[in-house]
Amino acid sequence: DSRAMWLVNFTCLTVVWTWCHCLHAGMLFPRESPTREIKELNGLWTFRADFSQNRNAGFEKAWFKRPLSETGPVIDMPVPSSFNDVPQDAQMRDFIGWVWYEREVWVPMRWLQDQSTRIVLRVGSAHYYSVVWVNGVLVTEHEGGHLPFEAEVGAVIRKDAGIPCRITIAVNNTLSLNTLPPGTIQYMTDHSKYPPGYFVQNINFDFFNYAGIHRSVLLYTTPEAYIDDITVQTTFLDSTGIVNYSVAVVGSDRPTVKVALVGKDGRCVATANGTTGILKVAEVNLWWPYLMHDNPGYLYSMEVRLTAESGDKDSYALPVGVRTVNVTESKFLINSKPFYFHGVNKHEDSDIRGKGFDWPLIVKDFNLLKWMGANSFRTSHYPYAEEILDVADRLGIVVIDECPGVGIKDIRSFDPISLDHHLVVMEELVRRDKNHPSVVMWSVANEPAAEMPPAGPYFKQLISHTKSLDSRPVTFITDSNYSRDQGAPYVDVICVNSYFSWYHDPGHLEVISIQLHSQFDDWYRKYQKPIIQSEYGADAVPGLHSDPPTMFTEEYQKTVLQNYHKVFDQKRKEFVVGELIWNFADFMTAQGITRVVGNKKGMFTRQRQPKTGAFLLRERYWRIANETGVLPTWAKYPCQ
Ligand code: GCB
Repeated sequence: DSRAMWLVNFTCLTVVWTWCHCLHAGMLFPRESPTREIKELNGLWTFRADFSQNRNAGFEKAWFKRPLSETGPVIDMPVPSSFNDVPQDAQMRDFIGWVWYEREVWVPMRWLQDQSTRIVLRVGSAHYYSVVWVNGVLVTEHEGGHLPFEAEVGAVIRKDAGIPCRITIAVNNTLSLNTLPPGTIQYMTDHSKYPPGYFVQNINFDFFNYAGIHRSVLLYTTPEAYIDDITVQTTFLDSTGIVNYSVAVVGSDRPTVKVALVGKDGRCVATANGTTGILKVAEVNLWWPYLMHDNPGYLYSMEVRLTAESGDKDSYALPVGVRTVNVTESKFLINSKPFYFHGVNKHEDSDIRGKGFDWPLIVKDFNLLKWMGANSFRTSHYPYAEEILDVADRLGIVVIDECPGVGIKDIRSFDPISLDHHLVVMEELVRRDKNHPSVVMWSVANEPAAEMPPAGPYFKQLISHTKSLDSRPVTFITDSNYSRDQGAPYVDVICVNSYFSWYHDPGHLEVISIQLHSQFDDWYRKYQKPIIQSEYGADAVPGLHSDPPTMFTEEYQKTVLQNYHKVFDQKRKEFVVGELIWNFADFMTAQGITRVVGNKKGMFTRQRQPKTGAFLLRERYWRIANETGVLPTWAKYPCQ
């Protein structure tokens, strides 16, 4: 079937890549150092969507072999950004298939002349499947939309030194039963209703499937012998901090590695030698969450210096926070003290740029979190940009780090191909985020159809694999509906989403209290694990008002919250360890009869202006912080 060819093509690429995929290399965030340079490739790229019937013209005609503008009409496309909302064109917004990006770049001559300089091309993320060529030569492929990938490109570029280097990236946003998140393509064959070749992408998740190159693209260098990965694990004994580290080196058999831990004041507090070792810090400054300590988010700089037998030198500075995370039957402990999550669920989402990385938006969002007195967020429903975790580390905002396992509702998505991919995604996620002190828990999925028989073995394997990668607690997010939840036995913390008086008993605010009490008591009786209310909320179209409250008004949203909060206040004395509102801000979804230009459960509008609920939450979060934490002197409770 020629109509399905572009999909088949996509699947073949996936299979080949999955087969040879192995995470033997590190994925350190690119940071400049005396031995490393970075050249950002953000800005305008040349762009062309492949509208051919089988969406495969780009491969058939080898668009990567010559400048994209010679293959047909092209437009400007900013990177990073989703492509969907940039052109003034519904067909582009809803496009499914391959889009092609291209950029020419001059690589500094000294990078090329020095043969021992490694040149790495890195894509922060591209949704969903990417194929990358440099000067027409295939350099890498990657499956998955929210995690970085790299390729060493020095050899290819050096062959064509003297001309600018042409980078071509083809990105396919098609979701299948085996992708994360999953989706299906449906062909509409009734020609009395649909034009020939008509198809739609079906998804089971509630956010717009934005696509394109979402995060920075850059070239960076390292020496030939280089620091490939660093892993730290921290703990403390009385006032002594302990940092266990290991450094992976490539390109040197007998590397000399020196490690120094430097405090904020520039003083070196500990040193060690060797690729693995322990740094002991007397009078340690622990990493504390925001609103739990006078000096939250304390970070040391771990400076790693490598000298290879060849004389090559490399250095890399990793921010390190010393803290512990533990879970008991009823508590979530950070540095052995009970931690209560009063925070939000977010999305990477904004006007025009969709899921594209944007510093003003990120800084604004953190300012709003601080304003609200939020101490935490969950990266619903996929890993966020690493720069966001860096800021969370520095501010002491606690993060539940979620992989893109959202909308797993079809029984065929529990097959071994899906599981293999899910395991790889968790490996990629842990590899990228393991050293962030802000990350206190991994979330492997959101509301999968956990009542289906294959879900039990699937999650057992997924969660135990995740635990073998890293010692942090693991959870998955469950819908309160699923009474026979097959993932819960394996998780450390039960995370429950519920929408009483919204999806169930719509309009009946009076049932929230009883239903929420039952929800908590049932789950706790069954598992004796701490519980986080990982989602709750109601849509409010900003500016709609009614008293008594009616669904979709700001008053209704506020009253739902108040009813939930009364129960939280009782249960947090027992085993409830957190509440995360759905959602921080309004966000775009697919079009449908339950969504009014997107999901309106935000405390803020999509443009980040507060609704009534935001003020309620602000008062509550600061009050809880006042009761349970140590407010920094600069942050007085603002809601007297
Ligand atoms: C949920 C989902 C989230 C949705 C939300 C809603 O349970 O986890 O992705 O956006 O409900 O508003 O329906």
